Amino acid sequence: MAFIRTSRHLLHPDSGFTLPEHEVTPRGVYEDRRSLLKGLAGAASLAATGLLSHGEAHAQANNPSPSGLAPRPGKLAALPATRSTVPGAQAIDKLTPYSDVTTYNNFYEFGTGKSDPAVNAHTLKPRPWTLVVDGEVNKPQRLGLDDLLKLAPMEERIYRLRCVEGWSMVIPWVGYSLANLIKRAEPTGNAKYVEFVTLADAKQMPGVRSSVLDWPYVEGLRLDEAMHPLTLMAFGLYGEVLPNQNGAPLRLVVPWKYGFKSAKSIVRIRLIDKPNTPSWVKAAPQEYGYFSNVNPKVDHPRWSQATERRIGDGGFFTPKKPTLMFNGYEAQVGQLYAGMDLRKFF
Ligand SMILES: Nc1nc2c(c(=O)[nH]1)N[C@H]1C(S)=C(S)[C@@H](COP(=O)(O)O)O[C@H]1N2
Ligand SMILES: [Mo]
Repeated sequence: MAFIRTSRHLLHPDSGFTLPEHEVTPRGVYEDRRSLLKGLAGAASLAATGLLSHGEAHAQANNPSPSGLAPRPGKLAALPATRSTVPGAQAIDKLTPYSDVTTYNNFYEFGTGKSDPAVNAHTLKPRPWTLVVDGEVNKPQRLGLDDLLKLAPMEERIYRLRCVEGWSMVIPWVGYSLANLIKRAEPTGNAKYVEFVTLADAKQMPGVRSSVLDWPYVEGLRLDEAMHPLTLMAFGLYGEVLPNQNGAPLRLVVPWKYGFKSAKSIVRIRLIDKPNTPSWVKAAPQEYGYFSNVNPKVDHPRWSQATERRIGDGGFFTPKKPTLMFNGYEAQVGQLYAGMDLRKFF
């Protein structure tokens, strides 16, 4: 089947010219697996049915996810965590199956098709990895992955992820608040914003040779947004280290903002005095704003943001869900924007 690969500033993904996700996502057996995956009993029954190897079932039984809702797939190294107590980090929605979370992705460094990252990201080398935290700080940091993994206790947090394209997922992430990392660098009085710079290495990332975006992919937050306890530095999902296609070895997750704010495979965090220009704002300033808080009342210039399609929830013909203000995190983050015209600050 012909698959027209294009960027979303040229074509809306629901326009019919791109493949709807139910056609690119392998389902069937995974859906059956998912329905059986109900904690430890699920792991045992999957082993009994032969859908999980004995080793996989064993891995799950030894490393159950803290929530008990997210049994380990047993594909990658375990990343033990405790259940987060941060308010808002325990979304009650049904989890999106691991198979969807890891095969329906946006990661343009590996191509613009939803299944491209899962197919291509095996060339990404998440180790060795160095993260630099610099700019307006008293103590610039240069940290290897092992130091980063030990920097604060790992928590499991269940967040909704709402892409600006009109689809959403519910993902059990593993990581800790970004604030831990920023505090270590001791921001100066001039630090007002934070820039996130991601890897752009054509040797590892074939999509970087295309001019669909201006590389590296960069994002930005106001310092108080970056310091909010919900803003997560994620190192894993479903109780394991991040699959490459989800932004290994570390990525940002800002659950009340559209998904593109959650930059993957970060190499540098720079504290700055003025806002930077994030990649999507640079690519299409008439369509994407700096804040990009999820807001069902402010439509994208080319489509409504009032509703969303929950991936893994029956596919293309299932009725859409209403999109929630700040993606459902208004109680936690609404006060960050007190007095701001939320239309103007899209
Ligand atoms: N470096 C980088 N980060 C990125 C992107 C990207 O193309 N490159 N896509 C963003 C978009 S649009 C979304 S919706 C989320 C998707 O994250 P997921 O594939 O883990 O669900 O990653 C965001 N982070
Ligand atoms: Mo997105």
